[in-house]
Amino acid sequence: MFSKILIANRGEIALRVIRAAREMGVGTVAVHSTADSDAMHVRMADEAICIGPPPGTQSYLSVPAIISACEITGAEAIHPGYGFLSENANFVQIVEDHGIKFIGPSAEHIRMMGDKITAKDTMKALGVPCVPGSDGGVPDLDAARAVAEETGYPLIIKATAGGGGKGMKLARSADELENAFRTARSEGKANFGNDEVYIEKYLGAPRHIEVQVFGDGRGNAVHLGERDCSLQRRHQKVFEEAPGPAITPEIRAEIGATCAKAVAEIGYEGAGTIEFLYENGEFYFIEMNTRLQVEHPVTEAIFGVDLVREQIRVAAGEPMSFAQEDLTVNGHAIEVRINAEKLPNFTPCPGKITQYHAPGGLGVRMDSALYDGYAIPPYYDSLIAKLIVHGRDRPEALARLSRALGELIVDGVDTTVPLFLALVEEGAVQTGEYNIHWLEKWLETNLG
Ligand code: MV4
Repeated sequence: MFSKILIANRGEIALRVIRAAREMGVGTVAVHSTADSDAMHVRMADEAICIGPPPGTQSYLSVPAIISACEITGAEAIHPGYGFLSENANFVQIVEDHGIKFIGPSAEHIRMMGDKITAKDTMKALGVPCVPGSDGGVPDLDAARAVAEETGYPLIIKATAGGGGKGMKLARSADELENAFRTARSEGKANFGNDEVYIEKYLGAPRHIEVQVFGDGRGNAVHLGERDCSLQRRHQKVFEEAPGPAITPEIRAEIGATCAKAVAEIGYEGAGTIEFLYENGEFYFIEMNTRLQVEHPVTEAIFGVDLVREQIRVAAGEPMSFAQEDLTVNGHAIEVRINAEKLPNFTPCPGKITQYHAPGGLGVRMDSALYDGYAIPPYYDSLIAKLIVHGRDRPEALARLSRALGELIVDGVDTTVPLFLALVEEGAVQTGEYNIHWLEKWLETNLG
């Protein structure tokens, strides 16, 4: 096992990693920008080192600064958290070239999944069900027309380097194809320096279902069921749950086995998430994320495992501490993302926290780097806390969510808490009958 690891991140996820490392007897190094000198992750780590000025590009995204921090402190491995450098294959290559272990998948696997066409080709070849559409990239408008003829409308044109909604264009009929094709291409070029695009049948009202997988890098892999993350606003998740309300144990076992087999076959290491659209009882692969995700705690709750501990174990060459047959679903968990944002427009709202009180009690987990008097800096994303509740079943989890939100106090800044207080009262949230468009429509009606 490592004696010391560096956490190349900030906020709640840095604390999350420090906590797992400490329970394993592994030392921790925090890195921070000058804006984060008073941040909780700096206080909680064994050591802390300043890596640059406030903007992320000059600190948490500065590869030389992070490598130097490793060399100076003697950290043997880097945990990237999520965001920042977590899915940067070039960074992983540089880390490994310096003899430092990256806690996560290989540069090759990150690169493979970062290119959405390669990801889809790979998954298709491994027997994972994909959205019908083009076979790989579509080089020109004539080729796009041929795919459209075959697939039918509506279609969606996606940039291969995109993801999270950027460089994605809908074509409802043949007269929209040319414009959608050109726009997707130019957005791909402008945002990612890559104008390659592919085409898929557009699914009208699916759920976003993602399967958690975990591999040891030596050909063994398991799945830890699914999360339903359909409640999103502008491609930002706000409410996530596990298990998915629409997924039965039989469906879970089948798609889970397919996903676990696929990642085992490629020798994948660490935590990964295979994203699907789910409509009329069918799964359609869209993307794979090669990092620990924000919403991983709902999976931890229902399976009773520590995913960060497992990440550190396999990175150190140890086996996973569970096999597939040890993994059974226990109850239901829900996470809400509490952002420092002002409704109705979700305007970022940094500032000083004048009073903070975290909820507690049975089945309540609050992952947050907040404390009384903390000043939320304006430079980073607005997530300030994740409230995760766990109950024996979905109604109990919802009641617990309502109860815990009532106990929570965050004063001094606006937050998304009022949104969640309203959402838990909604019929569609209570029955679980929602899809990827439900929240945007609800917001228009209720906050618009
Ligand atoms: C789609 C789709 C419908 N059909 N692909 C949006 C982000 C990116 N990860 C994939 N996305 C979508 N891809 C096909 N073939 C609809 C979306 C989509 C979406 C997906 C998941 C969660 C929320 C969404 C909101 C709008 C559109």
